[in-house]
Amino acid sequence: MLPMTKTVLITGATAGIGFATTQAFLKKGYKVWAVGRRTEKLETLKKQYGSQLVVGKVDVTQDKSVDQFFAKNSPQNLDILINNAGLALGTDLAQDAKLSDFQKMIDTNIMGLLRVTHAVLPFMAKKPGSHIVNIGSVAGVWSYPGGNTYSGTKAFVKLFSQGLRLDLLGKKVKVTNMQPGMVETEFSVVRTGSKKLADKIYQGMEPLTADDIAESILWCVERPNRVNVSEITIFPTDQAGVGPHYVSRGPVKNEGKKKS
Ligand code: NDP
Ligand code: 8X3
Repeated sequence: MLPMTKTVLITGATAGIGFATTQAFLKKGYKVWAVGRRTEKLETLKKQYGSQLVVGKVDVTQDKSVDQFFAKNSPQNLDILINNAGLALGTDLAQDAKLSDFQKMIDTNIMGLLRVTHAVLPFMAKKPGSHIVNIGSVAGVWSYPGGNTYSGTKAFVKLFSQGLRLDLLGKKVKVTNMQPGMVETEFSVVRTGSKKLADKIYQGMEPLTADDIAESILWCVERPNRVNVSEITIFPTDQAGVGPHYVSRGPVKNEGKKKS
């Protein structure tokens, strides 16, 4: 018998981690629904993968946009949801930051995730073996100066994932909170509004790649039914795993102390 093809919805699939995850799942033969606001890059994949890939122009902050997508693509057919769409805006201290940036981060990282999850959850709850992967962040575990609201939204993702696991207990539905450290994507360009400032964030250190996270998401999803990777925290080796702000930059520090 041929293995059943599972269908995965990936939000924020147009760049960074979402785009890499889309490619990883397509290569493994999954049917992928890849959505985001800018779909040009996904259209190039469509040429290669045909009907294995459904591309959707979806803004997760808009009810109408999400509803229209699900009117065409029934959430009943979904096995895996990867809530990846998200952003940080600004690095200012809370007292200097813009309220409109706070609002946008909450609308996208919290309400966007809830809007999509709410649309599919009634169906997933009735489907043993289904899986929701939320992309949280180490920023949701440890904050840092300028992390304020972004960290708060990712702390929400962590606790909401925990709540989902409780509410879905006994239904054989998995929920994973993936918490990456520094990954070089468009994230810091969006956050700072400048490629130059974004480059500075990764200067002298080796960040994670979007493929590193995509590979780990796939690994979480492909565990046997009895295994739920509830949380996974992945740092670059150059970022100490005790909070976002301990970063090693510059040459490798492996000489050790010289004996006198
Ligand atoms: P990118 O900026 O490269 O990608 C973000 C994706 O989110 C884009 O595809 C963007 O698509 C999408 N997106 C943003 N707003 C919306 C919206 N309103 N509706 C639909 N899609 C939206 O960043 P990353 O790949 O790094 O980020 C992916 C996730 O990973 C985010 O949740 C982020 O918080 C998280 N993360 C990132 C880390 C990092 O260091 N990079 C570390 C930890 C977590 P489009 O603009 O086309 O809509
Ligand atoms: C992004 C990780 O450390 O830049 O979620 O906030 S960090």
